[in-house]
Amino acid sequence: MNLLSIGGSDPSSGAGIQSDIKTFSSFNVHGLTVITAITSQNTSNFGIVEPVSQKILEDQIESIMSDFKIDGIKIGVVYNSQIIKILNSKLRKIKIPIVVDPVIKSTTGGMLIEKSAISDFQKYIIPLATIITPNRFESRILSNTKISSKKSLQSIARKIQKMGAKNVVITGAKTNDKKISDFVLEKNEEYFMPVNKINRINHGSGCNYSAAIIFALAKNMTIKDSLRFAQQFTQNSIKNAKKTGKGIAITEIRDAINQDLEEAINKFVQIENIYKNIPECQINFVYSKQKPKSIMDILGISGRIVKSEKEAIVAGRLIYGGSKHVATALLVMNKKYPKIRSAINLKYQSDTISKIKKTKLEVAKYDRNKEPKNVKNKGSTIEWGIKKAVKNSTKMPDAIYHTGDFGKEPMIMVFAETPNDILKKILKII
Ligand code: PXL
Repeated sequence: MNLLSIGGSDPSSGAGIQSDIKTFSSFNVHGLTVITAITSQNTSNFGIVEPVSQKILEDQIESIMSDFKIDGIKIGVVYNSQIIKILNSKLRKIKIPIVVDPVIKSTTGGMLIEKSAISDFQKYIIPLATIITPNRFESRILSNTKISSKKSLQSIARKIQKMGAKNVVITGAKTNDKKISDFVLEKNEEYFMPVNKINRINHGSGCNYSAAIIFALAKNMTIKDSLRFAQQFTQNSIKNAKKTGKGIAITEIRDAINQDLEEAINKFVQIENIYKNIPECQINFVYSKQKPKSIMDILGISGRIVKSEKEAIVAGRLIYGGSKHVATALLVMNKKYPKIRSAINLKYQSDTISKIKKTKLEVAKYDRNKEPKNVKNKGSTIEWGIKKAVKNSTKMPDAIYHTGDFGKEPMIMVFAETPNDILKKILKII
């Protein structure tokens, strides 16, 4: 898949086309760029902005359009009327999804569009949008509504839709202490999309959001699913934001392995009564790169998923080499079954084993009492145990368990191709 980002260059790589390339790469798609303007800025100050000439703008578009099949386009900074009109003439007949992120001001205060170009933006850019994503401030400017006006979100979004955008999302439309909600106006439907608020000023979240939407649309997801996907992606990028410069934090985009595991862990801890499945030694949940050579190729939680009263809480963060025990078990499984790249450990309960058998999942076991002394001394029990269980099993086991030994807690380990497949298995067996 090829996605195109049309926008400004941000040398701090927090926003703009540099940020979009990071987002697209994290989805394993090829990112193309057409630069409309060059900014000088860092995490503290906005410097200057200079639009590119008509000639180089047109030639960039020509170069990539004549070569690549493009599956989706995101438009960010367009800066002036000349650029706006060129983009309209090149894109108006194109039949692929286009996300317009109407950038007016940078977080650090720089103006990213000329005031005189707003009316041309309304006339020539808004009609290109499959989805347009203004924040509250931008939605008012684009709908010619005074900032102080009490006009409803509905009427503001409808005005923008009348200008030609198929779907309008006003980001951060409503907010309170805990939640922040986007307001969505589709063709025949309107709704709020609330999400937990993270109180953190950052550079990049708007770009992350619109870039994730174009990926989802290009994958043929519905409007609602695309927005939900992008909202989750952006939440994670804000959660992981890092203060890499001296000023505000830059959102951090993780690779696909991180994203998939993070999403599955978030869902796992929300499973009703899941705390009952947390053993004394707590839980790790891991996801491996393809063909792992060591536990350093396997992503896991640096701490654990821990039981705290009736809640499951993630203590620690995702790092490669974060798990020793579960990752070692996965390494052994992966050698025999290379498709298996995810694993989790659960508390041993005979009920769980019965359910595994009832649901026709394959289960294998090993007996820690039979562990040879030299293995015990080397501290390679888990390697020995999983090898033994795999050897004794004719099919690929979905779960492997042992019933403990003197002073050793019994345990169940579940294996699957992806973290999401682990969740599916868990929901069947708990
Ligand atoms: O986040 C909006 C944005 C987009 N593109 C460029 C930017 C900014 C904000 O600073 O600089 C180039």
